[in-house]
Amino acid sequence: MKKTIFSGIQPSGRLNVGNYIGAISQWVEMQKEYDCIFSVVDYHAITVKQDPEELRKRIIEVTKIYLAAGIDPKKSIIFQQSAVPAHTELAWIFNCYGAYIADLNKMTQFKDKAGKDREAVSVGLYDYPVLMAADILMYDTDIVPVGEDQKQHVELARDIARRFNNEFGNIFKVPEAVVRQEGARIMSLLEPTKKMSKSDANQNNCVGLLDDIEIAKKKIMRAVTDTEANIAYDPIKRPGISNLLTIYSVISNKPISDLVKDYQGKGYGDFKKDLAEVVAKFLSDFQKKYNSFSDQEVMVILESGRKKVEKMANGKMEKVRRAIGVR
Ligand code: ATP
Ligand code: LTN
Repeated sequence: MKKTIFSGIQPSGRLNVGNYIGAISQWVEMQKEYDCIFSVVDYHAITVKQDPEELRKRIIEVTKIYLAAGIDPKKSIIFQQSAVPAHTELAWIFNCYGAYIADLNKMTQFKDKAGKDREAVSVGLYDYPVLMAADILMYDTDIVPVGEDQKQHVELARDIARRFNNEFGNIFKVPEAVVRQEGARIMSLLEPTKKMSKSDANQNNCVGLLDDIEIAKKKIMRAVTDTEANIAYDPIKRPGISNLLTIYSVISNKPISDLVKDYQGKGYGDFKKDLAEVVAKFLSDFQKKYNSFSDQEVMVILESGRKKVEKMANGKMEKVRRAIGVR
């Protein structure tokens, strides 16, 4: 039996190279070996305010990004989360069986996103990891490929699966998170001690996958490094240059140690100019593929994905409903 992979991205902003490197690039590799399901998790996106027109556009945009990155709808399932209501139903059941307030109070993403005024954010933002657990556990997922920041949420999904199984018998598979060794946490360009994030108010911190190529090059040239002169990898002491080395390495498929050797005796100027070119080439190829998909094609792919997962989700939900006694 092939292993099952599940992952998703929220259509909550413009996707950047952090999302590509941390998540999507892993998915593309995995679909060669595994049964993969990738979702556009729109009900996660609405945990913070979204403009309805924007959201509609972003759902299509994220799907095209999956396709442009190389997710093949003939091999893998791509679907929109809100099109399968079983996800929110299962999240509700986990709210009652499996997820505790004490778990959610520990979630660092919630603490970061809610900021100081925790009482004023939506209940949805707080409950977000429970919906994520429902996404993952619905399909007997073995592996969840994500960036570093999502590991804690996958841990919670594991706990929920174990607790539910203890109470009701063996209904859910206990999944595992997989993060890349390098690139699990791409950092912001101007503040390399924080994560590159698509909802960052300052988009100069991110290289967007759909950025204008010249603008993307400028962002790389302006990225913060440090006052040392040489090119070296040390994420703790030298986060700026180390982050750029990671981006360079993943996009060009060259080990960091080779890059460091290549740039012996050269300075940041040369390094950044070359990286800007590597990024420009990557983006221009990527965007060419992105633009080759029509909205119509995307709708057909999402609908075909919905049909495939709906069957699986309905089967799982019947077991769950019986187990808890509502059927
Ligand atoms: P937001 O800021 O809106 O929360 P985000 O950029 O953090 O968005 P998500 O939709 O939360 O993006 O994440 C999508 C996937 O990309 C997840 O697997 C996440 O771990 C990964 N990811 C996000 N940012 C990075 C990053 N800087 N480095 C590596 N992986 C990342
Ligand atoms: N919370 C995730 C997105 C997400 C997800 C999932 C990832 C929602 N459901 C299931 C993996 C598996 C994030 O990246 N912000």
